[in-house]
Amino acid sequence: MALADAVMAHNYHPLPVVIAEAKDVWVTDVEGRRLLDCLAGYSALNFGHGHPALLAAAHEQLDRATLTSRAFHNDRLAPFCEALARLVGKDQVLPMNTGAEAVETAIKVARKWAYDVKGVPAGRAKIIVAAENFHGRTTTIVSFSTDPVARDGFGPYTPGFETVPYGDLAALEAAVDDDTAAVLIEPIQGEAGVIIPPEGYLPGVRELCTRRRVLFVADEIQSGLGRTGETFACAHEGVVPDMYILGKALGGGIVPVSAVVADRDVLGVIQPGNHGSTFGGNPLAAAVGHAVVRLLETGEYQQRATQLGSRLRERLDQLVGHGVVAVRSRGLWAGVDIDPELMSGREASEQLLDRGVLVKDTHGSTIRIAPPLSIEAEQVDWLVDQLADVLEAAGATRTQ
Ligand code: IF1
Repeated sequence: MALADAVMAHNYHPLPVVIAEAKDVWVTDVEGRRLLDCLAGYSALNFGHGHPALLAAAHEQLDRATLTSRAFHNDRLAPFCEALARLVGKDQVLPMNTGAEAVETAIKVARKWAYDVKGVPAGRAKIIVAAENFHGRTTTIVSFSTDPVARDGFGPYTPGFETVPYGDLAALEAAVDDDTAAVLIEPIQGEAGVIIPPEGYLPGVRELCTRRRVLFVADEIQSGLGRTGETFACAHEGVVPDMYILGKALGGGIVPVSAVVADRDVLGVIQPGNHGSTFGGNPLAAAVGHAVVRLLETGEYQQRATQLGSRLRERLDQLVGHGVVAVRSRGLWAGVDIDPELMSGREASEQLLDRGVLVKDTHGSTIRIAPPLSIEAEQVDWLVDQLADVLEAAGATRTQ
């Protein structure tokens, strides 16, 4: 490990575990230790490691054709886009690879829409974003990050963004002007600690965007595709944005697959040559993405996230006052604020690792729990038991 550390840029500070193999909710480290994966590749593994249907789709496609470029058609892309558009309830899909690329794509589409359709004067399009957002790591995206660690030292920054507090409709309303192209938000903020906006916020954003002719762009890269118990987190409040940005689980944890999904009156502003990617829409990605859409069409994973999510929540709530300060969750996605007097989120993650549970901290004393949606009830109970033991060992009073 020391050798590997010497040759790897130090852009991460991983927990001390070396994973060798993974199947469904379990990973096995190089020493043969089995650990319950409660990070699930930051929700890229919503269906678990090595889901048989996803692996089968990938294996089959590996033997057929993996990359064609978009200079030619391939026989996998259109069926995938058709299925994804149907799942989402929109007309068109623009396939990319990583989440950040899809966010960049949405920014370009929104700006072009503002100039071509809304009539914003050239060079003036504004996009409103939320404080504490996380949308990726490119130079433009970090330009509107409010996290100094992600942003500082990477300027000069891309102009054209205005930041408002998350969940504050009045502030958003005040920021919208005639040059505003879009509002770009996460329907639940992940990196910020699984922050769920106040009830009525998302419908309010929808109403404001419609009234002021502004695109509502929802980054559902982490919140989407079953995680919260609905296919999209926006659906919890019956909200349909103008553009969905998808990624992570769309690639089934096998290949990077992202997409922007919107109606023709929005995505139609993109013409040949305006945007693209060597890998976006490749047949391997399309085959895997299509298999992911098929899994989501059954509704099984959304249902599991709802049912097991309420069990997870019930069990976590019992720890409040016993080493846990607060719990926020939707579906199988929880942010747990550990009492900072007991330990940091990092220490909690390390001690959970020692007890066989993989989680990742965020912002000081918060840990997030987001297991594959294939997790079983007993495994949910077991993971919360491990957390209770960690907290008790650190001096928290025992529950019940
Ligand atoms: C890292 C967090 C998770 C995202 C949303 C776009 C992207 C992400 C809502 C970009 C990526 C990541 C990437 C990873 C850590 C991680 C993360 F803690 F930072 F917030 F998942 F919780 N929109 N999320 O969450 O997608 O380009 O990475 O495919 O270290 O950057 P990407």
